[in-house]
Amino acid sequence: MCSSSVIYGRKVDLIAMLDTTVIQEFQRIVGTNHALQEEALTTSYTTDWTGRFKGASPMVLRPANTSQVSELVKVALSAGLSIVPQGGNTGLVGGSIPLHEEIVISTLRMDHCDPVDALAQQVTVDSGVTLAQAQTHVSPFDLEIGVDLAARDSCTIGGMIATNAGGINVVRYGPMRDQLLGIEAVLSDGSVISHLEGLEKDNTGYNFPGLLAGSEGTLAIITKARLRLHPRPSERCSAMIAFKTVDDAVVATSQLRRALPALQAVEVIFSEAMSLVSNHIGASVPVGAGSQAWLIVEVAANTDPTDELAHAIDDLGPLAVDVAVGLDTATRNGLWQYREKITEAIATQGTPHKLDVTLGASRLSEFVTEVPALISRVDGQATTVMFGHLGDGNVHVNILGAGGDEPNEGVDDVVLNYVAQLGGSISAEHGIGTAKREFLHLNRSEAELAAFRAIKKGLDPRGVLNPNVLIPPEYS
Ligand code: FAD
Ligand code: 2HG
Ligand code: ZN
Repeated sequence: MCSSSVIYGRKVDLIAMLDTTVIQEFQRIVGTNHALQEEALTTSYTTDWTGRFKGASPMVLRPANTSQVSELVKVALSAGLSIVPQGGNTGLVGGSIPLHEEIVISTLRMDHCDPVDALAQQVTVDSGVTLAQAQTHVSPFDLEIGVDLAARDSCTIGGMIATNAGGINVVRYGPMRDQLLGIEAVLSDGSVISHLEGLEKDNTGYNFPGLLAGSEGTLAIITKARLRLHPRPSERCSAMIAFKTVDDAVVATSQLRRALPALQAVEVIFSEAMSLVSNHIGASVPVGAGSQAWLIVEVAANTDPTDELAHAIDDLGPLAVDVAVGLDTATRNGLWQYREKITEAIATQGTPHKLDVTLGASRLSEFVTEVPALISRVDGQATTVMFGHLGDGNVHVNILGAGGDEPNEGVDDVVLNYVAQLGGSISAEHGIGTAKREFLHLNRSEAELAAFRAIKKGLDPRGVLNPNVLIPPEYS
């Protein structure tokens, strides 16, 4: 059994942190097999997807249902312990990692889907259900979940709500918050709030789904969600379009959004990301080698949208350098892999700093053009890889240091200050976690941060739930 671990250079006796009676209580609630203590068993819960955030935990608890979560929270509260709620651990900002020796409550065993309510076009699922599981569950009804993203096989509905995940279809359906019709969650005193009727109109006071979406595990542990479903269009078509300049891609995005009511996605790959991903998948750039930007555009409807897409691309005129179209599933997937495999391609190069920002349409091309030079001034050996969801103005800026190491710490500061100066958001979709906490003041006023603290103190006065995430320490 592991009894010690090094956290930030400090050796702590993790198991000794827990009273024997507390350990026994946790074991009684979830069963000894689901109260993990050995380091070999806990490592995958204490290290993040990128390998940048490494923590340690005296115990990882895997409850099977809401009432077990409630009991665990009550024990933690009375023992003075803090909890990190965790779903698929695919978050990219360190919010799911016990960096301060917290216990971890993993929702992965809570993976039940209720029958699809086809009449209402809704479904209730446990928070530990993965996105792919939920997609498979609703698909026979020709319905789909409004949010889709490349981590679908691992990320959970609870984690997606807690981060208000975005992904590739926000232009059509909005982020995770917009998919919520009800929620069940365990509060910091172990009490359970449950409102899962799925009524489209329900103005009976504060909206808990809205509050918990984007709360990053700091206000409650989400245990179930009632999700709005969307009719799945029967026909779809994708295209990859190459552009000489970033500005051309931005202008084209605006035109396509106007021209295509069936628009499902407008994603962007900038040049460094395109060379990295094409090397990674061992295929050449499909169109417009040497371009500055490529859009991946998808349209979906119940009648074949190919002509509509072709006309819209024609109307781009000389803006579009070259186009590849995917009509069948295999060709579409072939084009999409250039976008979906970028994060994986970057991971093969080392441990990046991941910045995830939104800019208004009028500042996007200025940002993308200027930012690599700004980064170089702070770290001359850094490589900047950019891509994202251009339809929403969301650019992912990945920065790798020399030899794949982390870049100089100052790069985050320079990029995020620049974003704020341009009126953008320092977190488009991944959240604040621990990685962006010190920068939150760039987007949120004193009054807003004080209101954050009031909400946190009101719902979690003892700081049981993710106390080291999202809200900066001076406001905690
Ligand atoms: P975790 O990583 O386990 O947790 C994330 C946060 O939510 C933590 O703060 C945690 O404490 C909290 N949390 C988790 N479960 C609960 C719960 N039940 N109750 C309360 N709090 C909880 N994100 C996007 O938005 N768009 C993308 O396109 C996208 N693509 C990705 C692609 C890849 C390859 C990877 C690795 C990640 C991607 N992400 C993307 C980031 C990530 O997948 C999302 O943030 C996802 O929503 C996290 O879900 P999770 O279950 O893994 O949550
Ligand atoms: C995506 O859009 C994800 O692919 C991951 O949000 C972004 O790796 C990243 O920086
Ligand atoms: Zn993204």
